[in-house]
Amino acid sequence: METTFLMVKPDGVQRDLIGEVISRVEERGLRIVAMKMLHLERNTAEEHYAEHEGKDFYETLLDYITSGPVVAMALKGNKAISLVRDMVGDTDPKDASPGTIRGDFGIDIGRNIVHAADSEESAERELDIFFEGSDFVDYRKVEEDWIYE
Ligand code: IDP
Ligand code: MG
Repeated sequence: METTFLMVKPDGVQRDLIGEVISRVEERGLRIVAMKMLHLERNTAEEHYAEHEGKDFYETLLDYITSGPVVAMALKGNKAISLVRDMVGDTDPKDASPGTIRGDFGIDIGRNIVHAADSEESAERELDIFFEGSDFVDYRKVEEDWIYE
């Protein structure tokens, strides 16, 4: 079992895709264990995207991610980190496969609807930026009983 971090970015919220993203997460069988809407402060955005500091798109990326509310989620499930990355699709929506969130709803790399953690390390780091311990709700869904002991 892994816990990963998924976020509907400002363009996803503006385009009314919060429900679509949540539906896909639920339909895939992932368990939402924490969720919140927030408007990112500049310093939180810098921390979240620290690995991109110095790149030519960094400032544009910070402007974009702080331009409006986002919806952050912690998702639990079997191999959740790579599974959610696969559901999200390639970074540039024009290259993302149909059936992925970016491949179904996007066309511009600067407006690619969602963010997902790309490794165990980044999942842990990103969850820590967005959530505290008391934000997590521990429960099980009925169908999980036969998947997870
Ligand atoms: P990821 O979101 O698929 O993990 P990263 O390479 O980590 O992709 O980049 C973070 C975000 O920065 C992307 O989702 C995208 O919004 C933006 N980004 C990445 N590369 C470019 C670029 O070349 N131009 C504009 N924006 C970019
Ligand atoms: Mg990334």
